[in-house]
Amino acid sequence: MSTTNAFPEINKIQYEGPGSDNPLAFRWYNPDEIVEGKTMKEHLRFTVCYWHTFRGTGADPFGSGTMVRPWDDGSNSVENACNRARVAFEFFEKLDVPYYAFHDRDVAPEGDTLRESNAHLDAVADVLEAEQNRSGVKLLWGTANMFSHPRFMHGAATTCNLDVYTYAAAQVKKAMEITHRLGGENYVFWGGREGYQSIYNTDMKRELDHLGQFFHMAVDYAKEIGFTGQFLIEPKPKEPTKHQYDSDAAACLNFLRAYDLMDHFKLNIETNHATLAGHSMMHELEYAGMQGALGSIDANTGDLLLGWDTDQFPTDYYLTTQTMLVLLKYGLAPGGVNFDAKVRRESFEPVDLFYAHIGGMDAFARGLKIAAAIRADKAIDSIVTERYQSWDSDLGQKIENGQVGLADLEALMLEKGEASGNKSGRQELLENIVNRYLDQT
Ligand code: XLS
Ligand code: NI
Ligand code: NI
Repeated sequence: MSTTNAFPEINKIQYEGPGSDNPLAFRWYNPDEIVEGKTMKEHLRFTVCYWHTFRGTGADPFGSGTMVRPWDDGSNSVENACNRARVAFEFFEKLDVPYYAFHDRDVAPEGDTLRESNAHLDAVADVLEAEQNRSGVKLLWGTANMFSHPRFMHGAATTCNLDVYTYAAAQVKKAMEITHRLGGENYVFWGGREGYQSIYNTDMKRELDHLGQFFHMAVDYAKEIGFTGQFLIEPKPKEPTKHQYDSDAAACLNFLRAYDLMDHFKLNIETNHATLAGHSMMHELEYAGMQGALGSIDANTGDLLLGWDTDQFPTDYYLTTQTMLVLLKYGLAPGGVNFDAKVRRESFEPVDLFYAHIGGMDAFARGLKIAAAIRADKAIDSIVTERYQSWDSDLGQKIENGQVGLADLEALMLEKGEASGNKSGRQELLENIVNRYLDQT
């Protein structure tokens, strides 16, 4: 039993099946249903993000907050933070999600000094720990907010101000300790203001070297305290800076290789960030996955008509099917599906938080089923295998194994005179096949 009663009209959300018209029931997410040998719960590892769901006010650049949150007194007190944490666990339990994720400053208020902020965090962590133990809800990941406070205007691990870098290092140390204490399965670095607005005033080489050192210090400290959770970097191309260093999966992996960090980090891929980078979610997932670097996802969606990080809840089956096709291929644990998404500022009532998450969870559960059906029939794979068949030949294998050179290939083609004809790429057929599985699953 939760220790609060913030949502008195709402009982634990149950699976009622696709025919249900109960808006407070799951139609597709059936936690114990087996798909590809595992339960939906194990596949999807749903996570509620604390920042949007419990700290989002609905403020936008044109107006102040709109959210009605009767349990929150609006103050910055530790007491309010502790009470809010208890309410959050009531929400997690009623929604039946196994995980949550937070930034240090979401759960506990910033104090006047670092020491005071750390003490606040310790006090709230006591509540989080007790609530985790009581409810069984676990921490998917923790992170440090190093972008909201004005001190971070030039960045944190890439700032020009040594004191701010030092502050950021101390903050990450503490956030890692708290994540470790709460059994966090991952630790995320999203480079909030790690980037620049103007290259005129920026020593990019020096900033990136500092970032590399920062991550090495984090890796060392994790070893020191015995934290074995997965480190994740979350790519994003812009916002808040014009050019974020971790701009997409490829840029992150290039950075990790250059600074000898590949063994210690994977990526946390966010749908709306992929869009902002001019990629599809599938592209980003595949790019990370093929290099063994797919760690976790921040599930949300943008808006076709708006060019910024709108962080909407994902409801599009086509998108979730595509996402699940790649996640089933590479696996997700110890990552999860974290709803880094917020209700619109017009959806200000507490019940809207339930509608939003139920919709996202159902969309992913259905995407999981459709993707599994496609995979079971090898409906896409068989066409891909066929498309690359020429490479299965003796010569193809030799090239793939690095056993031939340009001269060998020249000799072969001089002999042959012209390359053999191409086969159709079958894009439209593949699109139709995906639609057929959407119809039938
Ligand atoms: C912002 C990011 C952020 C990270 C956590 O765009 O998505 O919310 O997920 O710092
Ligand atoms: Ni995110
Ligand atoms: Ni985002």
